[in-house]
Amino acid sequence: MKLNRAIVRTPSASVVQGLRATGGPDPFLDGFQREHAACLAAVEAAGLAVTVLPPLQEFPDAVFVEDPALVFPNGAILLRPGAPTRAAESQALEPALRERFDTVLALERGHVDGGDVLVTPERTFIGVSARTDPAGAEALIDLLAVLGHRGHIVRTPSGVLHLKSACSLLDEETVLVTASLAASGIFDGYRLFTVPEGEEDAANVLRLNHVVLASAAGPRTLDLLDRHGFTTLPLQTTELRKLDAGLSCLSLRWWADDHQTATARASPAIPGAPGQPLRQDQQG
Ligand code: CIR
Repeated sequence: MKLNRAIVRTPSASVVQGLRATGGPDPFLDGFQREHAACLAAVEAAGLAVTVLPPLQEFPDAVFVEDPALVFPNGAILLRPGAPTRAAESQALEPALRERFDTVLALERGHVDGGDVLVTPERTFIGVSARTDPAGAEALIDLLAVLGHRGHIVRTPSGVLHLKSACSLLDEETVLVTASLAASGIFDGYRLFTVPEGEEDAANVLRLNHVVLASAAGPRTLDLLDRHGFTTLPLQTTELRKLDAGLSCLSLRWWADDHQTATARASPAIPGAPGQPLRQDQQG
């Protein structure tokens, strides 16, 4: 993916009270902060100029900025996150998006979490889940069409929070998937790499320009990616996982044509990437 901009949000101390589907212990704040900082450093090292938004104590999950919005080179879409405690996160993000995008559309009905949306060149998959409902998915299809994308509704597999908990786009035609998602047939026509059994959590990776950020907890998945020629960067995800989160959740990424910063001038031009590099309007 050719990307040069990102937005992240500093975790607030309240992140330890973040949502989790099946109970489990609170994450350690210092460990969470370290994992977040390492992810931010990796996004910057991949050549993206990163805006870091301030922490929001009143919204424990606001650090997961992927969920309240979608961003494209030609516009942003404010979503309606499905968890009541996260509903107002899109309003909190809106000013930052309006500063950066001429076109900011807003979902008017239903609910969609950005984690349920996988953008590929051919179509944008919207997973109906515990957070994303059919009404929201239908409404999102109309907004995506305004920005030139074709939405396609699928079902997020049971047992995972979001569609992208179980899959990630690696290049224009390749998706990293769990075995159950591969078997569902929704990605027929794509080249699929299936994560090894027992490493389902490692299916959430983040392709940024020449590098793929991937969980250090998935050594066989890292091997698989290495064998296929991807340059991987393993990152700790122990505390993130306690809140059902992965590496994609912590940022919004896009390509901005007017990017002028030294960071972008110094960024590598997708060298040695397997498959075809994605066009600049396409991202996972
Ligand atoms: C939540 O349950 O909403 C957060 N604790 C985790 C959100 C992870 N986001 C993502 O997968 N896109």
